[in-house]
Amino acid sequence: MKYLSDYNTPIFWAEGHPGLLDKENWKIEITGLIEKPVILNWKDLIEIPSKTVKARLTSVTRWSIEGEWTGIHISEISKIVKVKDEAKFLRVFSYRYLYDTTIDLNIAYKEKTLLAYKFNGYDLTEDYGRPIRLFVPYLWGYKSAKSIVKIEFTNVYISGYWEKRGYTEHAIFEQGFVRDLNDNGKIKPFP
Ligand SMILES: Nc1nc2c(c(=O)[nH]1)N[C@H]1C(S)=C(S)[C@@H](COP(=O)(O)O)O[C@H]1N2
Ligand SMILES: [Mo]
Repeated sequence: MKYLSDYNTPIFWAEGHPGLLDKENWKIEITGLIEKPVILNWKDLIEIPSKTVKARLTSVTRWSIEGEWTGIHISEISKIVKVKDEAKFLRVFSYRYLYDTTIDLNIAYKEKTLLAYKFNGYDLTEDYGRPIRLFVPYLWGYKSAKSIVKIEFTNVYISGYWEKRGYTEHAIFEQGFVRDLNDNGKIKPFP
């Protein structure tokens, strides 16, 4: 089983690379339209039941990588914080709060959307969102924000880092071609 780096997966940190990140002292604050706001530390996070899905991360810059992603389904988080009915969106913030993005809750609850911490059984490295990132295989990769420190359940859509800079708010795949990183970057039709 290979690492993301073995496939030469591009490393995107538009706000600047974060450097070393301390997994053991990691915390995610969960706020917004919920009954029980909490701060989950690393120990809390890894005790939450996890699942593994085979799915693709695909960038609007036209590359795609498939593998086994392991992490927490958003419904597990919802159970802990008791999400209110008014909540319609999930907003996430990366380490340093410079990068954020928002997705529809219906997509957040889809089978393969995860707060992912492993790829092909290996912990994510800093380059790829250590210790935990959003992974949304249904939308362009800019929705898969890395190194998550805050999750907010909201009823208003707020434009994120790349959306404010011109990428679509919905991030729905467009027909075209991508470089398949699992196949040496061979150019293939997508989706
Ligand atoms: N914090 C943060 N998360 C981010 C980005 C970023 O620049 N900063 N880039 C996004 C984009 S555009 C893509 S395609 C994927 C790429 O994931 P990778 O860097 O792990 O390959 O991360 C997304 N998450
Ligand atoms: Mo991207």
